[in-house]
Parts: sequence; structure tokens; C-alpha cells
Amino acid sequence: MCGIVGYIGKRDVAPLLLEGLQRLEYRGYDSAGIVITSPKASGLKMVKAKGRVRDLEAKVPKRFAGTTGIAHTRWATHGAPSDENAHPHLDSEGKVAVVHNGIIDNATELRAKLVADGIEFLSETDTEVLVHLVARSQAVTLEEKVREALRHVEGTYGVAVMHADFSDRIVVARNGSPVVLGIGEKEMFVASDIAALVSHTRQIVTLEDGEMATLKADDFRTYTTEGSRTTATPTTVEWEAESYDMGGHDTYMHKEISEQSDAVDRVLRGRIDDRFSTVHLGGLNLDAREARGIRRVKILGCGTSYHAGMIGAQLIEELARIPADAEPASEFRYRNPVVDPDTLYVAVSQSGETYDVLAAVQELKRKGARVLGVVNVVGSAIAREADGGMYVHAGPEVCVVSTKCFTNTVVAFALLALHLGRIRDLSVSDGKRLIAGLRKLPAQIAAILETEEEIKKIAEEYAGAQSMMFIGRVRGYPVALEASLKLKEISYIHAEAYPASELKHGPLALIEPALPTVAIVPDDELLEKNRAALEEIKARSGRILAVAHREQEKADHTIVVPKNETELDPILMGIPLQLLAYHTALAMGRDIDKPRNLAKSVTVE
Ligand code: HGA
Repeated sequence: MCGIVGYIGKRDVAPLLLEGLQRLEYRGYDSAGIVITSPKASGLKMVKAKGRVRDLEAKVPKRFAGTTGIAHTRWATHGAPSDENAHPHLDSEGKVAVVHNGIIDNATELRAKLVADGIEFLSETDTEVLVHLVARSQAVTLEEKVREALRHVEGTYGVAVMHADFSDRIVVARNGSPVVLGIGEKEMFVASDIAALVSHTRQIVTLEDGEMATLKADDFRTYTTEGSRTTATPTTVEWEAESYDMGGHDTYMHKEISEQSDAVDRVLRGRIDDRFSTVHLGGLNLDAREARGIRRVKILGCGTSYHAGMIGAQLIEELARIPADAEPASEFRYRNPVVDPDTLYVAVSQSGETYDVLAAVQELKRKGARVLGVVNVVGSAIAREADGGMYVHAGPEVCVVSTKCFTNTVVAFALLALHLGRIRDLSVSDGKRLIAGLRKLPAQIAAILETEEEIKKIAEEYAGAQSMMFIGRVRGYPVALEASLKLKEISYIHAEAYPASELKHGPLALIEPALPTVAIVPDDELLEKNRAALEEIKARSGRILAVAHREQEKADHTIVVPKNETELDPILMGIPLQLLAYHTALAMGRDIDKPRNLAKSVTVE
């Protein structure tokens, strides 16, 4: 959350930073700001605006020249979205500028002390304390001033600091919120994620927690917050700048839904081992003997990743016969969990930076657990912190709500389950059967995407609903949960998901013509049970949309999806429901890529 971008070099900085902010806008979009200077300038020039980056752009004066600057797009945690609360924040003399991602936990006490000392605050943010602390420091260098300020601060930060008296540098620091340096030719960049950097440089350095860096036009150096030098070797990022473009689609969500067939192909590529009817997952760092010793699997994720983890847990139980379950990482980390040495913990996060998941991983590591990461962003914090893991190779996902990354994560779990299964008791023939099923997925996804027009028509019928119910049984339940989350996130229609088996234990009371039900009805051993649930809804005049492998008589509409192996069916059944959410939200005129109150990469608590 919150996008930070900074530049120091010879180029005109404002257009460069505004372009960077556009690329980061998915991280926060309630307000934005920019501050610039140049070696010859006498001070800092700043513009801030409530709203989107385009609102900031409209406020930037024609003459706004500079060659050094930092900029920010905000997702508010402390203080409402407003011009005043937008970052950067300046000290009273207008010499120090700070952009910040994270939360300063002791901001209230620090603010009280600073106010008692006569400092006047201009915003309600937690961030502003930091700027005054830097400005008040008596230290000689900017690095020392920032270091001293950070010593007072408890909480999380990715920060970038400029100072009018030190206009040859930008100082940055990281603790819990991502900071990435982009290394150019006689120019340096900094950002909260690589999306803002890839059109300028492929050479990046990811700061560790507790690290700081000084960027000058022709040089950078990294060191700990205590001041000792660290070695930072730039790595080359693989993602193409074009992957961040809309590519002819009207929204990123639509683009990302349509990319799923290729994305799934990527997560499978190079991993299937036909000889032993299994898959290679070298990055797990788990040998066969260790894998046989696992007695439980606990999957931790948040939001959509948690739902992917629920499907993953079912796959692991079914294929590897290891007891497995998923839990929201945000809950797990606060309930003093029993950490068992024979349990394999799996942390799931698209960005690999999700704060709640990262904190759970750190707590687990502290207690000596073995943790795997299932993440999309290569080299991200969770990937680095975990003992091993799998990249899901979905490619950059820009829309705030996750689609292709969800699908790829579930496929990654199918690979993990197959791998663990074949080390244990899954037979060669089952291994073969599942591999054949996995290979069919890309073409089957493409076939589902071809039914978009039909789904669009159905979505337009449901767009007026006040509320919707989603039901599924066993493998279908996490599919229902994810579909209901997707719908509520982007259409703002209230939606609930229940196990179909639970209907008559309560939620059936809600059924009436105005409450449509979306039912997941696969052709599996539970088909007749699911049909009975449809009967019960119909008997109460409920409208039904079924997602099934064949037409369902009791349903008002059926979206028929291709059949795969029963264990893999949940992967396909979620896809038409992404399109349902998309077209429902579109028919309601929602801002699909930037849903209200949300942002991508939840790097704050
Ligand atoms: N706490 C700061 C920054 C918020 C943030 O990092 N969001 O992702 C603020 O509220 O401005």
C-alpha cells in the first residue's frame, strides 16, 4: 500500500515521478503529492492533491523544474484523505520532506512531545512526526539526522527523505514496508515496488528491514540503521514494462482475467516430471525424507490468498493424505498459536509483502517452524524470509482485486499436493491422471473465457440485486467464498458465502425472489446433495445461477464449465465467477481497478 517513487539524476524529474505514480496508483489512490529540487535551486517545491494522480498532475504548475524529487500516492491509515494529509510532509521551515509507507505506532506520544516543544502540525498523519524529528536533529549529515529520527520511532516504514541543505541526495530506509532501489546510468530511482522502475532500469536492489540507503545521481550505498555498511548487489528483474500496460483492454482486471490461460501454462512449465508421474519443485528445499515426516500442513494467507489456501489445503489432504487447513494469517499471528515442528507452514501472498502474512512468517521462524512461501513477486520479503517455496509466475497483477494470481496460486497448490502425494501414497496412475488434468487447464480456461458474452448478459440481470448468496459444498465452498469476495470488492453488492450443507441450518431464512443464489454444482460425488439444495431454494422462490458441468434444471441460469479431474475442478469453476463479478460491477458503473477503500499490496496492519 501507498506508492513511493523518487529520482535523482539529470532528467526533468516531475514528469518522471508522475509517470511512476501512475504505475503505482493501485497501491493507494486517495491523494498524491510530489516534492522536487535541483542542485541549483534554493529550496523544495511541493504540490499535493486529494484524489487521483491525474488530480495532482492538473495542479502541477507549467514551470516546475527540478532534477531530484520524491512522490507518493496514499492509502490513508491516519487522517482522512485530504490535501493536508497527502504526502510529502514538510517541516515548519520547508527544508525537510518525507514520504512514508507504513504506520508509526507511537506517533501520538511523539506528536504530544513535539507539540509541547512548540512544533505546529499541519496534518493528522502519523508520518508528520518523522519530518519534524529529522528537522530537529542536530546531527551533521542527513543520514545521521534520519537515523536519529528513526531511533525514536516504533512501527513500520518505507521512507524517502529529502533536505534542501543536502540537495545532492535522497536518503531512504526500510522497516516492514518495501523499498526498492533502481540503479541507472548516472541516475538513481527508488520506489515501493518495481512497477515504477521497470520502464527505466532492470537493475534493482531490494532493501532489507533495518537497512537504509543514500542515493546520489552517480552512486548509491546501503547501510544498517546503526550505520554499518551492507553489501547490495543489484539483481536484474525479469518483468517487462509492457506487462504493466493495459494492452488494449479497458481495465487491468479484464486484461488479467484474459491472461489466465497463459499464466497457468507458465506455472506448470518445466515442473512436470512424466517419468515419475510427479512434479519437480526444487525451490521447496524439502527432501523426500523430510516431506514424509510432515504430519500437518497449515496454510496462512489473507483475503483471496486465504481462499486459494483453503483450496490448497483440500488438495493436500486429498492427494497427499496429510491433514491440512488454512487460516487467515491476520488471525493466526495474534492468537499465540501452538507451533509444531512436524507441521509444514505455507505462507501465501501475491505481493510477497502482505504485512500480516510476513508478520506470521517471522513469528513462525522465531519459533523454529519450517515455512514455505507461495508468492508471485520474485525476491519479495516473504520469499526471502521463508525456508523455501514456489513462485506462482502469474506475471504482474495491477488490478487491486486478484484474479490470475488466485488461479495460479491454486494451480501451484495442486502441484505441491501432487508432489507431496507422490512422495507418500498417491499412485502412479493417479499421478498420471492429475498431470493430464493439469495439462488440460490452459485450453479449458480459454474455452470458459469464450463464454464471456453469455456471462455478461447474466451479470446485467443480477446487477440490481441488493445482496447475493454463494453456496458450494466441500471443494465448491472456497470457490463460493472467493466469488462472493470478488463480487463485494468491486460491485459493493453485499454477498455471503455458505457451505451448501449449512443452508437449512440458518441462511435459508434469507431466501426470497430478491436474493439470488450462485451455486457451485460440480459433477462429483456430491452432485445429488447439491441438487437437493437447489430444490430447497427453488421451493422458496429463490433465483439460482448454477456453475456446473451440465445444465441444472432447477437453476434459472447455468454456466457450464468443462469437466477436469474432480480434484482440479475448483480451479475452473472460479473463473466464470470472476467474469460475473467484473460484468456486474461494470454494469453498475464501478471503478473496477480501484475499488473504494481498498488498495493492493497490504503492507500495513
Ligand atoms: N500512515 C501513513 C501512510 C499510510 C500507508 O502506508 N498506507 O499504505 C498515512 O496514513 O498517511
